[in-house]
Amino acid sequence: MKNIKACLFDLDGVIVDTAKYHYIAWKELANELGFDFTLEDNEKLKGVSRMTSLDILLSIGGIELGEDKKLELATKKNDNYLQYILKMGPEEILPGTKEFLEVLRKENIKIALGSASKNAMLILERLELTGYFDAIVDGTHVAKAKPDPEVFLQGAEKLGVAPTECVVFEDAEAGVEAALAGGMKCVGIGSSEVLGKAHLVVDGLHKMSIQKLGLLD
Ligand code: B16
Ligand code: MG
Repeated sequence: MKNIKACLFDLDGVIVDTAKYHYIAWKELANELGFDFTLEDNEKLKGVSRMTSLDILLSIGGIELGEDKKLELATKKNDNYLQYILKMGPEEILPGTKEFLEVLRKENIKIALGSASKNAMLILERLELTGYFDAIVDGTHVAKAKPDPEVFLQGAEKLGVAPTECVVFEDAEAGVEAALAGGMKCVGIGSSEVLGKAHLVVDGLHKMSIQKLGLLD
């Protein structure tokens, strides 16, 4: 590898599927507020911060609330979501993740997390993956959400690697935009219809290899 010195990973949708638990908790909140929240609606929340997710949900229900009430509802949703997260274990790691992280380690490529989630540390602990990461940047560290590149730029800085030497793995369009805005290479995880701006799109980390990473070098 000539130029690639680090790989930065999004969490939800790349390493683990927490979207299904976010969905259950958001749906319960919507139902309590008197409207439905569909799986299709849930797609709009991927990669989006907790408070922005709540704003999107409330706009679907046609509800306007003050800041205090919104904070109360976001806390309620998170408490509910945490019940599911606390039950998670390593069996929920998405296929190929550990194997790819091992390959990167062997190649001396640094590894960082760049997630919008304020629960990222807890989730990595539950998955028993914390030890793989040389740097962790999550929703508790950043002021600006994706598509702003802040989360990935902080990750590169913590690793001591230039943004141009980083490859980001992302499942959300806003995350791909964040990586590109930061001057980084990006591998989209999911469909090329949604993630077409990425340099390469694969179905999941099980489809990654050092050879494919080399195509971006
Ligand atoms: P929390 P990522 C994101 O994680 C999720 O995709 C998004 O659905 C969620 O709203 C956001 O984290 C905040 O999560 O409520 O745990 O702080 O994809 O950036 O790893
Ligand atoms: Mg994601």
